[in-house]
Amino acid sequence: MRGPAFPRSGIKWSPYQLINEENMTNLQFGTAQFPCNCETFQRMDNGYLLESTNISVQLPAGTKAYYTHGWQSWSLAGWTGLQALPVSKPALLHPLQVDPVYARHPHPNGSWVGAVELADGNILLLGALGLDSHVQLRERQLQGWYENAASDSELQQWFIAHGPENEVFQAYAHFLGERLGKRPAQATQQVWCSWYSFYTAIDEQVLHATFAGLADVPFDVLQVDDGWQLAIGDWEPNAKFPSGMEGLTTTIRATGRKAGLWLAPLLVVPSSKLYNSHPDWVLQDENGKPISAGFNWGEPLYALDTTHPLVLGWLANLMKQVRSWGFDYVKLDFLYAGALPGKRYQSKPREAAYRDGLTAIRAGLGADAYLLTCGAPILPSLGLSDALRIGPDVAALWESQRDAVFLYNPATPSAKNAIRTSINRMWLAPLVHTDPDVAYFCTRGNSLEPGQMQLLQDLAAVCRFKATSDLPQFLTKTEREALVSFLQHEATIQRVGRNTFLIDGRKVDFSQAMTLPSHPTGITALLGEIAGWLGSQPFVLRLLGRLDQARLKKLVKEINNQK
Ligand code: 9PG
Repeated sequence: MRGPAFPRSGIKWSPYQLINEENMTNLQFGTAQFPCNCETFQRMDNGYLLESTNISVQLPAGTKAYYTHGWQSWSLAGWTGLQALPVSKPALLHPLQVDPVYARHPHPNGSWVGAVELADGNILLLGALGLDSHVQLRERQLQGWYENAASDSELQQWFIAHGPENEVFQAYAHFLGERLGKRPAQATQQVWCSWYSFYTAIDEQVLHATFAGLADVPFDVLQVDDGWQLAIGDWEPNAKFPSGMEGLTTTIRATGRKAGLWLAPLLVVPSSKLYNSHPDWVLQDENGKPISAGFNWGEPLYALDTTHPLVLGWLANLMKQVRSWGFDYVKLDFLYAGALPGKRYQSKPREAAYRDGLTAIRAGLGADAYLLTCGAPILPSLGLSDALRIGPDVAALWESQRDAVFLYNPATPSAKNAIRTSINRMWLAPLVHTDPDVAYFCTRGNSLEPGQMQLLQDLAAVCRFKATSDLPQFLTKTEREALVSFLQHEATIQRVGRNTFLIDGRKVDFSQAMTLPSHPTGITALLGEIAGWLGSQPFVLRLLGRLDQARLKKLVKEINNQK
């Protein structure tokens, strides 16, 4: 088999060019003026709508900070300095943690939207209303471009606004809702999810024991995460589920809750039956090499080509199958795979191709299923998802020194990473339910301090999306009561600053999660290179995975032996 190709794309407009200020027109916001290279624009109440494949706005002196918006759920969103961040490591994981096209981009940049904080505390936001667009800060210009020239039917629009941060982001969200739609009306769900306790070590017995222990805890959904399937691509129950998926859904539904299931439907691994029976369904580069979607589960990851009609049919049928097993809540993960650059069966911008895939998925599921998208490119998921994971995974630790300092990787699992990016994506709340990942109540095996656990619970409250993976077997009486009252209580939330909220009148400040480590130099940089190299070696990732598996198997055995 040929090795995977790293995803790249030829971007038409050079994102590096500066525009001569003399050729610009002024955009006026009160007394503030911003020269812009764009000619067709429309003044709205709260900003300008502009139409252009690329755009440059000249900034005044004294710009203080840049807002970067990561491509998919796990990619960093946050306020940074005016220098590009170090390239995160390991590179093998770029396709699954950032937009790989821009992993080494030399300027501060982000997907669809960027903003700067000006000397007076107001912000200037440049946000695309269409897909396949990117923003950067290049010297004193905020610039944006669409990766593809406009098709006849398409408007390549931008929104520019100036003013207080909250108002400006809300105005942008309003236009996104008009263009891409909002998924509405269903109430947000309170979810127990198997991942953050068992990881892939789940089996039927341990799940039944856990569901029984959760009988009196007011969850709406009991969700089975990764570990039930034969392989990534082969979405049938494996030998650990001898009663099949109905065995689980029957038990869950008998208690009046919804059954939830995790899948990664746009991914495929080389060991799967799917990959071997349909190699032509896999996203490839110009030379016919499969495009790398990263590495996980001890194997390279590939993506399905969602412009292939047979793939679209297969996706819709898979979703129907999941519904017929009795699942009404689905967590679809690693969805970025559908939007990686590559040569598609039908030539189409990569994010439009992804959105077609998600549309087929939604059609297969039906409008009444609750769809949580995860590892998902943000804008192309709007209007089709009920809920969207808005940050990287949590973990029962605040921050990993290795990942944060040496690898400079804010997309790896940790409480701090999850809080940072989720808070900086709260502006999406009018468009989709915002899932910040689970909170913890159980202290067993948890290295978070009480204040840090509280901060994750507060994050869930402000996102209005409450989930946990805590095991009823290990919750103390007090912890269990705290979980139940957290689920029963609907807090009043008021945002009073970028990182501060009033929760039932109590001031909560998330600022401690916002800092980023200093850029690695000297010995830190050297150790980072070594750690980054090791982290890109499949044998190292396989070894780390095996150590985790051994610990988890012990845990599951312990519970299964309890009577
Ligand atoms: C199941 C999990 C859980 C979790 C998801 C997702 O290698 N990685 O960078 C990486 C990132 C996230 C991740 C797994 C691997 O987690 O967010 O809730 O469902 O998949 O495998």
